[in-house]
Amino acid sequence: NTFGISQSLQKIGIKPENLGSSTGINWLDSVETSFSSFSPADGELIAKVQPANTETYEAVIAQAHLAFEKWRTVPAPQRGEIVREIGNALREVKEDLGKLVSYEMGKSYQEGLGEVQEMIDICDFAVGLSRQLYGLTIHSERPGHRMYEQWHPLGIVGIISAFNFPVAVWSWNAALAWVCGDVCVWKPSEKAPLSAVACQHIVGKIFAQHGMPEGISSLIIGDHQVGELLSHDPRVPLVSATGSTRMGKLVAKAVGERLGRSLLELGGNNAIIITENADLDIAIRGALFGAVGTAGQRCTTTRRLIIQESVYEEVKTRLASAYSKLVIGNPLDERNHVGPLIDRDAVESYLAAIDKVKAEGGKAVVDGGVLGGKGFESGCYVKPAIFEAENHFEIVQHETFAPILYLIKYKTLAEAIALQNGVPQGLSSAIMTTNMREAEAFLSAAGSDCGIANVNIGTSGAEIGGAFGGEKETGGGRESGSDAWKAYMRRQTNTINYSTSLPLAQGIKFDI
Ligand code: UN1
Repeated sequence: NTFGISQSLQKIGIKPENLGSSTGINWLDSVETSFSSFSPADGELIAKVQPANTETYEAVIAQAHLAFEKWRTVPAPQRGEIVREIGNALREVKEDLGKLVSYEMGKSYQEGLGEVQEMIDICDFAVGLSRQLYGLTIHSERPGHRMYEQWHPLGIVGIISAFNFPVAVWSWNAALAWVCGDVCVWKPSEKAPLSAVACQHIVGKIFAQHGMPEGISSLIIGDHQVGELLSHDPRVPLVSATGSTRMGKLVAKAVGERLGRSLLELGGNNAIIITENADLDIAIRGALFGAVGTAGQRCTTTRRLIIQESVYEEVKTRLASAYSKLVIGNPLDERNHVGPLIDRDAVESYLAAIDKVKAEGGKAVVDGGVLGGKGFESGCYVKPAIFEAENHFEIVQHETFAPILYLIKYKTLAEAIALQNGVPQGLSSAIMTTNMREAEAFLSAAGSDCGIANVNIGTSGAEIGGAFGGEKETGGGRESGSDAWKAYMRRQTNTINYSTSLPLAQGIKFDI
């Protein structure tokens, strides 16, 4: 399935046996030509990966179905025990996997480690959950009857993940789905296939050690055609997709047509409101990491700052000064704050957005640009930029996956909330204030319309314990914590008659 992986892993100081041994996994042969994975850090070819074709897809789904028949009969706490071991295996390879994510995707090593930590955290969460898949008991209106509900596994869960969190978002879905008794077929981003291959190795070994069948965790590498196969396939009752709104609409349509379930986590256009009562030290730090972390490629990245006019100039000056201290460079070098964009297409979108905001009347506070020369040979390193803009600009309404931050001025809090909500997306939002009335108004039913609303914290960096997702064009799905697990199960209502008669519900008489 892969070619050249061990040389690349050794080059960045990773032990290939930690991530690259294939014990317990059957790889299917594919006849297609291979995909190449390049690192945006140094532009080098990391490996070639063979994508799936329709035949291999069929074989994977057939195997996943067989695996489900076994897996659903394993008691949930025992499934949790296996997920606990997966969490422990991830603890052992945290540095190696974090490094691979950093090298393949371009986020800083610290953020690569953070991503693996999210995987470990969700495994812990799922282990606890495996003993808490609770249903209600309900009082029946009929004598000698009782009612309850139970939650059963769904079957095959298709997981489509994006390049920016190439491993964590899969694990939020997979760890929950597994304890729920589902099996997973994962289509990772074709821009980060190696991190996915590494994960498949890590979990495959553990399932094999427990004598579990192949197919509880499957990986299908391919382009959008694999996503289409999953979306149209009635054997896949749930498709959980993370990525662009464009992709999400296609998935929702295909899955909706067959009345399947989709769980969508799509684009964000996240804003921080900075009021005149903000602690500006916290506000600047929160905005800075929110805007430039992962080089602006999180779906939770801060894209807009909505600033009260009395503190506007101060925020602008302090941010510009913070930006001037950012060090851009190889993400594996811990002295650097900002790594590259994922590829040159992303650089083109970044440049086009900058042209667009300027054409619409935006004014550069910190101008952008592509870095060249030694260390920047991949052509994927760009300067984080700040523009003064208006919320209604077409480009401001749009999610550009790059470190471009728009500053918008407001007078009243009502106006700020309207601006914050005045975009098609509804993922994450924040307010910086020490005033309780402002904070509560922002969190109220008349406040932020997003799935995530924070106070004195930036828009990114959600913890796994909360439900993650958003409204409007973000797609409405919730993954990860809270009761997000319910999306991975089917609810069954049971009524049991232990009496010697058969009274009908609603008091209906039907005697012969
Ligand atoms: C994403 O960008 O798709 O909240 C996920 C955050 C991370 C997850 C982001 N925990 O920023």
